[in-house]
Amino acid sequence: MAPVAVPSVEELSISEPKKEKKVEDVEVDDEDNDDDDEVDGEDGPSNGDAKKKKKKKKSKKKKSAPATQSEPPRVGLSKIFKNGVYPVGEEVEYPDDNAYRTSSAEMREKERLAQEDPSTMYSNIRRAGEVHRQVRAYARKTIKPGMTMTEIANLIEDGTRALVEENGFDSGIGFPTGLSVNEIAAHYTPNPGDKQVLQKKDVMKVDFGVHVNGRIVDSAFTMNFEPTWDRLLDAVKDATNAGIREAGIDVRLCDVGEAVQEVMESYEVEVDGKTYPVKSISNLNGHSITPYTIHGGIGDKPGKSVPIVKQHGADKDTQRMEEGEYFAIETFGSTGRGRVIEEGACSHYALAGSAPEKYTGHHQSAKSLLASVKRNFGTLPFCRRYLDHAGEKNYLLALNTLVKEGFVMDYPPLVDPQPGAMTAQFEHTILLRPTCKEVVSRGDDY
Ligand code: HZT
Ligand code: MN
Ligand code: MN
Repeated sequence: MAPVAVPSVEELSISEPKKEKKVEDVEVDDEDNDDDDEVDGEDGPSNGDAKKKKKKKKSKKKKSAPATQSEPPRVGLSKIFKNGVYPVGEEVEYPDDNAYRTSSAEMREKERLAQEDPSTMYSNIRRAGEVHRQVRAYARKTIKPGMTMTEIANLIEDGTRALVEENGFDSGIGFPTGLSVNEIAAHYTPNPGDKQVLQKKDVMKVDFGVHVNGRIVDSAFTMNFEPTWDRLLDAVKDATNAGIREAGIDVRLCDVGEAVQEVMESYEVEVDGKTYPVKSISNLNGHSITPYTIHGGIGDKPGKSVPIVKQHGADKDTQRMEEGEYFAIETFGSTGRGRVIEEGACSHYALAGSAPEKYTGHHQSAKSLLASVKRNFGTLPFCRRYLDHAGEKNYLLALNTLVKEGFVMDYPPLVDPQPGAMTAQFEHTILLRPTCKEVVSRGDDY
């Protein structure tokens, strides 16, 4: 297969980036540059002899860095963005920008600046965002009914590991690859030995995460292979974009929920002559994200939830988005009940934020598994396949013990229990910069 062109910054950034340096040319015309010129990764398909000669000749002449991604994607982004500048996401102006962007906001930003240089933070999250776009571009054109869920998960995870140049806690997978189908809205990934095959009639939520120095990009899309559910996907994509539009500094979280629901529930889906209203799944929501923490909590302090239905009472009325925070804006639509329950075999887990520092239980196998979880994943969510990948064996009893004892949280599949219910999801990660909101995971696909 031929290498594909990497989308230009212009293509990826909907609004023209103003202050940020742009990637004008990733080619390095340096005769002394002896870097590996191979575009195809180790696992990539081998080229014919003629093709190889042609490429060799070309690279000898130019001695340029690879500017293109391979298929399957295996070229680490540092080989493509040689100067370390990654594409800026979609930059969206705040609605009433100058009205309440006060000097005190600048002070808060200065304060935050002392903790982490924003340019470093933006660079990390943009690199993760670019990995997400490139991996999903390959996923979207390659995933087909007939593939096993395990093959699909490996396709996405192998691509992510290569492009993000996985390296301990510095960069890697952000959380298990969600591949939930049909009535399952979220948190299904195949467990080891899973033989499930993707069907043509399936509606699959592909939800994966990439992190660079703990900055997680959390983004998801839905795939269908028959036109039946096109309108459901339209509804949810439109609703997610409404949530992104509504989001901003000092915006009440409840107002985001209301905006999402209004758009979501303006849609209907007709299936076999029967009309179904699309409902926002009322007990699912978006969330803040903090370093290495997908749900935005710090210690026992919970993160912020971004509702997708109108909320009344509680603190949803008073809680607001704040400058410098970043959020996963995700919405879920359903043709069923519009609420999910936890059901089915669990695949997703994470170290409990509230767990005591030291293992206080009485099971030796649980104690050693907990040490492995901390060493391999820290606070990042993991799945059983990742425990296998880390070399763990026969861990199931110990894992269940850690869940029972409260050291590890389980995140079972989330299912709309109404018979025949169909669900869809779209999700983006947004950054509330002082001057604009940046949709770091935006691409030309969604
Ligand atoms: C939990 C476990 C994981 C966070 C949302 C989500 C996938 O539903 C506060 C609000 C991965 C992610 C999460 F393994 N969840 N986004 N993408 N799942 S959540 C949540 O548990 S916590 C929503
Ligand atoms: Mn997600
Ligand atoms: Mn999320």
